Amino acid sequence: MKAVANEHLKKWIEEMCLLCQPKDVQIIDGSDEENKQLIQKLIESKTLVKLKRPGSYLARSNPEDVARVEDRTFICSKSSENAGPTNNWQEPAEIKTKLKGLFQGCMRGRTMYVVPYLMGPYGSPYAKGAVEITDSPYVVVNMRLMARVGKRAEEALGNSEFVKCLHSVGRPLAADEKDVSWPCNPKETYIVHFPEEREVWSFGSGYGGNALLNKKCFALRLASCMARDEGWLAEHMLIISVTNPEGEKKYFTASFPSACGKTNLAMLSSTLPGWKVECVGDDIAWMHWGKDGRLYAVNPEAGFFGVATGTSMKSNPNAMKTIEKNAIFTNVGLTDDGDVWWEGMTDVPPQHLINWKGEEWGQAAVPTEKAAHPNSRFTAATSQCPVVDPLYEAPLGVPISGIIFGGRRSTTMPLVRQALSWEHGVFLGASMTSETTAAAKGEVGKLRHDPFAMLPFCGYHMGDYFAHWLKQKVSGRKCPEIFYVNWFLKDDSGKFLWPGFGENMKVLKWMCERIDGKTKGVKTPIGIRPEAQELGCHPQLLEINQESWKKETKDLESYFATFGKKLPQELLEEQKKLQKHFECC
Ligand code: OXD
Ligand code: MN
Repeated sequence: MKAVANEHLKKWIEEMCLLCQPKDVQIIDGSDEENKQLIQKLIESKTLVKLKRPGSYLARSNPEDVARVEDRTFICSKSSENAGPTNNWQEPAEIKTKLKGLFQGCMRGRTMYVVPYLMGPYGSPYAKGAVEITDSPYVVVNMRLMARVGKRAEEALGNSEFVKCLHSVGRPLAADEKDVSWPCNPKETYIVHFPEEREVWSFGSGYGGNALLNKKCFALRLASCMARDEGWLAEHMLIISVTNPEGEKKYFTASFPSACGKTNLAMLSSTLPGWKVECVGDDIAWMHWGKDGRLYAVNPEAGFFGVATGTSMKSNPNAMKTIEKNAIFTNVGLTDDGDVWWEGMTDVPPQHLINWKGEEWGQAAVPTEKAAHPNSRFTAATSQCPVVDPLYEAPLGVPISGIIFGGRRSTTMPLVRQALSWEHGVFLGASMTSETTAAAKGEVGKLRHDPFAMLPFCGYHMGDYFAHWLKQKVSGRKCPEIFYVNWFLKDDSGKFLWPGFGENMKVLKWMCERIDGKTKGVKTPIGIRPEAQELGCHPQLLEINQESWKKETKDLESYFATFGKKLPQELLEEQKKLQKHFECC
């Protein structure tokens, strides 16, 4: 084992070796040579299959380990009050004892990888150092694409404290036991956060956000607590720039629940001549106030972990180009010529392939199973995106003019509206609802509240989180304008009313014009909306249905009540105002 310079890291590795008892330890330096060796090992263990795309591989997970497990995810702050009603909580000392029991000897027969990494661009004052200890080489090769991993990150740690992320697939190997291609332990899965200690302990899953602890666990759940303490915002948001035909550029962040089109919007290919979108990030934004009073966003990640299913040259050509090489695919189909396929990728499916479960699939086999799991994923570096914004790694971030909220709603929520004030905008974020998707285990298509798309990712009491957002408005600051969109309205026959994808540019254009005061908009009780002819859209897309809104505000009343005294008064007032309006007229 190579020596590490950071004293805290040295000590932690020693402690974790004693606890987990790995057969050996490897400190990850991030070099190409090291990656080659890890990939080779993963091919030998049949975890990865080499694809015909240059530098690209396919992994198939255990069918019981396919998505984030929200019911096994815990926020173990010292007091349950701080975790709040939206998080699972357990007493930290008790769960640590339980976890220590599970981690005892859990890496027997396996290598312990020590992965130093940085979230945020190198040289950024907002970047934060961390280390993940894991027994999954699959995790290491994915993290290498999604975070800044290795020697440079280790150097950036200096001798200071760092965020500690401990991960095990939870499947120790006996002396002569042959490994399986996707070791995991679904019956004993725990994803546990200790916000005060800045630690994550994850056991039993090798999939996505359960195992790549840099992403949801650190950059959102722990970082949201850091942001609360330090006065900034850690959000589940994409970051884009929008440039008009005159070459003027504005940056936006947008927050939608998982698998509601964030990656598609982040790489939008415009249908409006002269307008373009460029991508800074597709999932997470860390935002700080600049000296000029504007809000600046950095993307703490270095890569995408996008949903593959449904991605096509029609829906997201730029994502398709991003993953032409050096990509890792998980739970998609393998075609006979060594390429990948998933539902929605092409209109005509291949005649035959091997599906995500490793089974024969195609016309001869009469498929009952999908080719790809609905939460199948691709991992690729941001730098490979053909529309990456030139400032995507700017150390101080990019200045944000607009913040967009939204969800997947087949009824009620109009295509677009603008908040009437910062407080109203925070209310819009707090009242977000969406139909559930396959990104998390559980029923798909069920309506749930997902405030700020942070329901599964806020590391503290959601009522305090709302208050933190409200507190951002102080004199001398220029708060971004806030918008709310819904691309998913359907007509009575169940057909989408809005084409979405590249056409969403029309909505972004309207937002830019509102920010610049170039269009007036129509004031309604739920916000300022465009005229239908401005967007060339069906008027039904901008309708406010009295009965649906009456129900919506009533339901919001009960939801807000779950936050008790922690619900900020400003949000209660916004809710009451709306309720009164829809009940009386
Ligand atoms: C994701 C998610 O993987 O939000 O980005 O679930
Ligand atoms: Mn996400």
